[in-house]
Amino acid sequence: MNKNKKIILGIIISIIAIIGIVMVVGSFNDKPSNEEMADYIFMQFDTNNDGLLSYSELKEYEIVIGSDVSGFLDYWDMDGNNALDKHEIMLWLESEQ
Ligand SMILES: [Ca+2]
Ligand SMILES: [Ca+2]
Repeated sequence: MNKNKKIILGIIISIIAIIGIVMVVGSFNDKPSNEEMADYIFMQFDTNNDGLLSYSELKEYEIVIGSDVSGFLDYWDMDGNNALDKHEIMLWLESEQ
């Protein structure tokens, strides 16, 4: 697969994932808990399954986060390991409410 095709595939996967999040949120009568949301985010974006969202993984999530991925990462990376774990993502979700 050439590089351009990979990028396009990545964008399509991101869009499908975002639609999935919207559908999951919409399908709950009650709001999903932050933990459920965090699990879903990790399911979609933790592509290497290490339980951490790295800069490159967050970059795929740029549309939801806004444009400043590195600022977002710096702000929410509480333990300074340059990646966001589930606890840090849940803090972000809590702040969004
Ligand atoms: Ca990861
Ligand atoms: Ca961290």
